[in-house]
Parts: sequence; structure tokens; C-alpha cells
Amino acid sequence: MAKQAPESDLQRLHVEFLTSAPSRRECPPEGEPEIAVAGRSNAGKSSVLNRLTGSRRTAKVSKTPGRTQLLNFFSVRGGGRIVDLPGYGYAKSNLAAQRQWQASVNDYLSNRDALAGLVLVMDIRHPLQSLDEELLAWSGASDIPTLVLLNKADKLKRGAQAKQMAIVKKRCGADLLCFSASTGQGNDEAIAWLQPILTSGVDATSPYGEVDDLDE
Ligand SMILES: Nc1nc2c(ncn2[C@@H]2O[C@H](COP(=O)(O)OP(=O)(O)OP(=O)(O)O)[C@@H](O)[C@H]2O)c(=O)[nH]1
Ligand SMILES: [Mg+2]
Repeated sequence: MAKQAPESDLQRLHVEFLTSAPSRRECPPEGEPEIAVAGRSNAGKSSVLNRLTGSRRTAKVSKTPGRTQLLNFFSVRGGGRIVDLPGYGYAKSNLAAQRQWQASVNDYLSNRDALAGLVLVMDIRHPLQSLDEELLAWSGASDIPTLVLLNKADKLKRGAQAKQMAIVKKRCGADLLCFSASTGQGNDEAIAWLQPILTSGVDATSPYGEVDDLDE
């Protein structure tokens, strides 16, 4: 079992909650690059976000799948946004809930110009379920930089983790990390992956960029 990394040794992203949106229409105006956190319900998306931000209170975590039902936007200090998406494919979901996910998340992923990266969270014990594969195929075809996090790595011994990594690596071209929201395994590597994308909208040559409707 992996040991708990001392909290103070881990890097963290400083974020502020921006807003929740039930659909793309209610999303905040596009601006900075956004990295969406997607994956099956209960894979640990919200827990991953809490780990990356070093706070248990950033996003609501639940044992009951389907906890996150809105697109939750967080503004990252230093540039960029992270969007915690509702999960897909939870066992108890009814068709209406599945459709709702498809409508709001598919619309966001397909039409949000600010989308600059995707973090796809899977339970390391059950990777590459059919909707994961669909999302990977879509992100590959759309050229969206994608990081797959094999989360809950603390549930497996190192050897079993390596085996799961090898299986997923063979079948997907995305970047890949073993991760544990519980222990912090993979945290710093994930942040190193996110940072350049989050700050890619910061234009060093112009202090104004193309933004013309700033309030301040
Ligand atoms: N052991 C272990 N449990 C985890 C880890 N990450 C998440 N969990 C647990 O998995 C459950 C689901 O976590 P959430 O973060 O709410 O999952 P989610 O993907 O955001 O779920 P939805 O919002 O329903 O889509 C909770 O009971 C978490 O405590 C991890 O790295 N290790
Ligand atoms: Mg969640």
C-alpha cells in the first residue's frame, strides 16, 4: 500500500470557485483556457480536484455516484480554469439522467472553444469502460491534449498498478499517470501536466490580449 505523502511536500493549485452551470448556455463567458475533468461517476473526479488543490472542500465528494450534477468552474490563480464535470454511466442512473449528461457534457466538450485540455479519471481497477473509450477516441480526433489518471491506485499494490498501466498504455495514446487522490501519488506530475495548458492563454507579448470586456 502506498504511504501517505506529507501534505506540505505536495504542490497544489490555488483555485477559487467561479460558478456552476447546468448546461453550456449557462457557462461563464469564454476567456481563459479550460481543463475539464471527466470520467465515470464515482471514479473520483471531485476527489482528484480536491487533491490537486490541496483542499477537501474544493469539490463535493460522495460515496453515492452521481454527486456532481452541474459543470463546476474553478478559476486557477496564475491563469486558466478547471471544470469539474458530472460523471457518466453510473449504475443507478436512469435514461433521463444519462441523456442529461450527454446533452450538457457533450455540448460543453464539443462546442466550448476555451476547452484546452482534458483530464480523464478512471478507477485503476476498472479502466477503459465503453464511455471512457468513446471520450478518448473523441479527444484524440479533436486534438485535445488528454491526461488519463488511473485513480485509486492506493487500492492496488505497485505490481498490480504497473500491470494496469501497461494495459491502458497499449490501448490509448493519451498521457497516463497512476494517481491516488487519497495518498497524493501522481499529484505533482499531474500538476506539471496541467500548468502549461492553464497558462497557455497568458500572452506575454500583450498585457491585453483579445479581451475587451474586462470589468476592472
Ligand atoms: N481509496 C480511494 N478512494 C477514492 C479515491 N478517490 C476517490 N475515492 C472515493 O471514491 C468515491 C467517489 O469519489 P468522488 O470524488 O465523489 O467521485 P466523482 O467521480 O466525482 O463522482 P460523481 O460526482 O458522482 O461523478 C468517494 O467515496 C471517494 O472517497 C482514491 O484515490 N482512493
Ligand atoms: Mg464529482
